[in-house]
Amino acid sequence: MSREPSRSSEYAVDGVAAGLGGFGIATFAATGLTLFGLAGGEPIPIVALGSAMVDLTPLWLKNLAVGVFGTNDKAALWVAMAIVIVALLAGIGSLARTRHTPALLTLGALGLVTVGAVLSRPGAVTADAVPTLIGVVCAVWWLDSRLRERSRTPTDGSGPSRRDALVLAGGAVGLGAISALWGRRVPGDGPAGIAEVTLPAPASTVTLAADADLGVPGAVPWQVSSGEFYRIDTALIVPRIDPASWRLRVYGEVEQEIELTWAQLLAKPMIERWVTLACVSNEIGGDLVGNALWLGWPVRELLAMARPRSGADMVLSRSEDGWTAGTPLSALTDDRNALLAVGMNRAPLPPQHGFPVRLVVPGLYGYVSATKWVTELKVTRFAVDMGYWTPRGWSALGPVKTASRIDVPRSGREVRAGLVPVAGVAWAMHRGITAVQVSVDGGPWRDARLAGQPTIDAWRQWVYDWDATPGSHTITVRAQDGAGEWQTADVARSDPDGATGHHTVTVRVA
Ligand SMILES: Nc1nc2c(c(=O)[nH]1)N[C@H]1C(S)=C(S)[C@@H](COP(=O)(O)O)O[C@H]1N2
Ligand SMILES: [Mo]
Repeated sequence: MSREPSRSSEYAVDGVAAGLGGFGIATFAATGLTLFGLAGGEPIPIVALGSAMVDLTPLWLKNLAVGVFGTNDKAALWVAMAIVIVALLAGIGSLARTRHTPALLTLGALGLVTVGAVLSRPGAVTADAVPTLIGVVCAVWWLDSRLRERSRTPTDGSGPSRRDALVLAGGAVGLGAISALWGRRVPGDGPAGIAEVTLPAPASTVTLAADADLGVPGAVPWQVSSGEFYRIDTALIVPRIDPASWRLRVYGEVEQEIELTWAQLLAKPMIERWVTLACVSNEIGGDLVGNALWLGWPVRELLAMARPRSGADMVLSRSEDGWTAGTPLSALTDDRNALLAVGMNRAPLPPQHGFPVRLVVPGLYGYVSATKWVTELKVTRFAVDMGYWTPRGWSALGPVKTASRIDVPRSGREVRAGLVPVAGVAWAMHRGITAVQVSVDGGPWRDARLAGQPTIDAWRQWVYDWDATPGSHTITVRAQDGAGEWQTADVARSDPDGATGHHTVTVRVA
């Protein structure tokens, strides 16, 4: 009995198997490269491709992705990439059925694009390209030999089996995945050294201000735990830095270049500060904002040692993975206590929040100040350098705009008639909040009651006791900052320098 002739799907599977197999082999080789200390940037091709995609994503697409997927935007990128890659490889395989050489050339070309992505990574060295090149050669060679085999055997189905292809590709991918995970393995599950870190006691501590939290059920707590804290960054793989090999280099327009080690940093007098971080991408009413207790050494003192030259007006901070932020030099040297932070909520920084060291600057959006995994401070000028997001459509300067948010009742919820606490937070970091007002159904603004404000660098809770009557109601909030400015009602999108407008919720009262 003759079996089915080779159908186009068999060719598509060959294409996918060749490509995925190539990725697997390259990943295995890349792990070797890293373990032997020969890698400079990111030699794992799939990670390099993803990171290159992140860097190339236009502003509108980034906003769309964050809008739709929120902080799951990274998972969404992985899934989208997997779909596109498999579809491309299947297409190449199908093409190979009739056009052998063009298919191989297309596969090779895709491989070269991947090599390009690897070489585009910050810190990349020529050696980083080698694993991917090996993967590309293997993929092209294997697809070519499959095609030859198929053309030698009659089309009665006795040709090479789909199973063999999948087993081979699966094996290569498994090898790559296991080696990559093993390559990142560390005892405990933080980066090397995180378990051994004991933070120094602060030279000055803050009180855990009890009156800052009104404790309204359902409202976001004044102090956000590190596990609940929003996470935003371009890193597809959280950088793992061994504090023993961490260095902070201060250079550029300075009289004295400095290289600071972890031990030297920990020996400095540390201070504790409440600081609320906010993301410029946060929409009105959004949750990309959080308040934590940070421990660190004022950057001001480090910069004083380096002695910036006159004319310098910006510090370009760079992270281990090449991301940069451009911060006004004045915000790092004035009395606001911008920190080189090592602790978050009385523990070492979690890996996702910048272990071992990050910047925390009160009053500025994260994208121009809060560099995680920081390794370099370049003293420079706005006329000369730009942070990561500036050429991508975001403003060079990012002072936080005054904002307020209603946490309870949530929009769309039903509540009982009677006294209903309407509560939330308001923030205008480093200016402070002096008043919050609530308007029901467009009526007059009424003062909300404010929680304590232990520092103007953190958000402030508020509550308004609303006498809710049956029906549908809209509730709007606005805040006034320490300079006496009321938050604007003008609606603006988050790019280029932060959203504005009042947060409104609609609730049904039964
Ligand atoms: N290395 C690095 N640091 C970074 C970023 C980044 O992409 N890479 N994103 C910044 C942005 S846009 C914000 S809002 C804050 C968020 O800090 P968090 O993730 O600890 O909340 O980190 C900042 N620091
Ligand atoms: Mo951000």
